[in-house]
Amino acid sequence: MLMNQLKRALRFYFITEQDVPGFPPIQQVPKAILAGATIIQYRNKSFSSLFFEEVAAIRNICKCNTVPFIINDNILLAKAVSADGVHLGQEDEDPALARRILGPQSIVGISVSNMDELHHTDLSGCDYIGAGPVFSTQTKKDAKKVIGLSGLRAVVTASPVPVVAIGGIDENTAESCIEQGAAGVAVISVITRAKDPFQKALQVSSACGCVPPSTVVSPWNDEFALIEKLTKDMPSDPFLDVAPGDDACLLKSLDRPVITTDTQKEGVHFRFDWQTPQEVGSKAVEVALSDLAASYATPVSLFVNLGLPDYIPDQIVETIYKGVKISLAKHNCTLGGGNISLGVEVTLDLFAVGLGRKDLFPRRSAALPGYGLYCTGPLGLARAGLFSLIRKDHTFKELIEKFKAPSARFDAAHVLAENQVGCVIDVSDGLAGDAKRIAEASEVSIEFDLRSSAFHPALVSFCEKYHLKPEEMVLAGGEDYELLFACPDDVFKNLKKKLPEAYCIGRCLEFQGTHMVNLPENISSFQHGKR
Ligand code: TZP
Ligand code: MG
Repeated sequence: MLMNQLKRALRFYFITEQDVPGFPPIQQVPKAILAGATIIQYRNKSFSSLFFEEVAAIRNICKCNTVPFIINDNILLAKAVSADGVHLGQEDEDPALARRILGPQSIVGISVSNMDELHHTDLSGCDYIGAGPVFSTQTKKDAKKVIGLSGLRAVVTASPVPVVAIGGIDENTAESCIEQGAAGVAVISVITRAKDPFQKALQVSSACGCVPPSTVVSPWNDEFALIEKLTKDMPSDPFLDVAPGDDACLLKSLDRPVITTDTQKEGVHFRFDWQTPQEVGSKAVEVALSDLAASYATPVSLFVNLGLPDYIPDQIVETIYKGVKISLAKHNCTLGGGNISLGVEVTLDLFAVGLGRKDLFPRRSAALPGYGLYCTGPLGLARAGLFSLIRKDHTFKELIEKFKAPSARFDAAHVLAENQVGCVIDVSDGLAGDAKRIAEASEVSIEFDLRSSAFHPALVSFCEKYHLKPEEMVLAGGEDYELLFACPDDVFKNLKKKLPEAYCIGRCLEFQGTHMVNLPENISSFQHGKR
């Protein structure tokens, strides 16, 4: 965590307390977060594995509200529940060991009771200090001598890392602690033992200058309630005799059913720090339906299996589905059904059914020597967009947009079908890989014609900036979801009238002993997960 982010997170540090009659930690934490707590610590001096479920549930609340979660004392518990960090006392294990076990991104804090302890503490592995008790406290029976505001100031002045004041702090003293230079205050009993803990937490929050969030979201826990929310307001579907709601849906009989499946995985295909949940849902549909477009099929119905980690809130799932529904509506496709199950990361497994054309089902094997190889739109853009996101360079909006929001090219597919183009593939893995699939299936060789006119201006600027070759991005870059097709020249000439953005990118030749005649060395096709 960056220093400024950490300082902000330490502002209102709430620590849970066990054995408060009628107010267990699982109830304390949502109240503290709703009041504006910026970090939560789970403190349980009698911890045993019987408390594991409690800790995991609190971790989920923190995670889905993006509030850092710290475990007191127990490094292995912090590891086991994927907490954001650990807080150690002087008698606990070495902060450097915590760092080794929890990783470089974790937050490691240590308690320091006075200047003498500060001088004897190796702070190299620590992100922050908890300094106190500043005032007298009943909560920690073995607390050392009270240091007062002047003692706090002395620690803050000498500490190379941010300091959180602790011990007997309430809504009236919080501000004076911060005035001594503390990044924030850590509190327990002022909230846990208050008559009205939420009101008290609001007062502490305000004294710290925190702004409470408008709501606290809770993790999804009811599969059926969630499914009901997701499937309500679905438009009626002429292809469905029995819509979702029963064990299966009943499709009207389809003359030529075209079926395809696709997966989108968090960390492999998308990241929530790059894409909004709505964009994730929408892209998943476009990608799955792109295979139907490349088969000249009309979308009929989509089935979605969601894998959800236990800390994902309902709201995020609903927003993913908002994206799903927007893309379904755009392509006149309905939701046939789905399932939700627990997963390690967010996963969308999609299964799409389409209605194939009576007259033509395009194949990769239908290219002939002498055909031109054509594309419906610019390539390499999505790959450049992905690189931009990795490099946190937001200059090339168009490229990022192409990565985040591709569109299944049913419009172009329609023109190709009308012109009886028999050989099509959607470019999901990059030109080199997808053209090779055509060459292998059709037993031809492909010679690329990558003139600079084939490169989109935004891709050219991007490549200039990063000293990359546009042809390499075009050949190896995936996820553009344009259509690559082979047909005779006169057919292309005719269809170009309706598809002016289509262009020639190579030729099919008699097999020359190798499928790709002039592919530069070191080009490998795009593979998800191998970036
Ligand atoms: N470490 C120093 S004082 C203290 C700890 C854990 C207890 C703080 O609790 P309270 O109730 O806010 O005084
Ligand atoms: Mg301890």
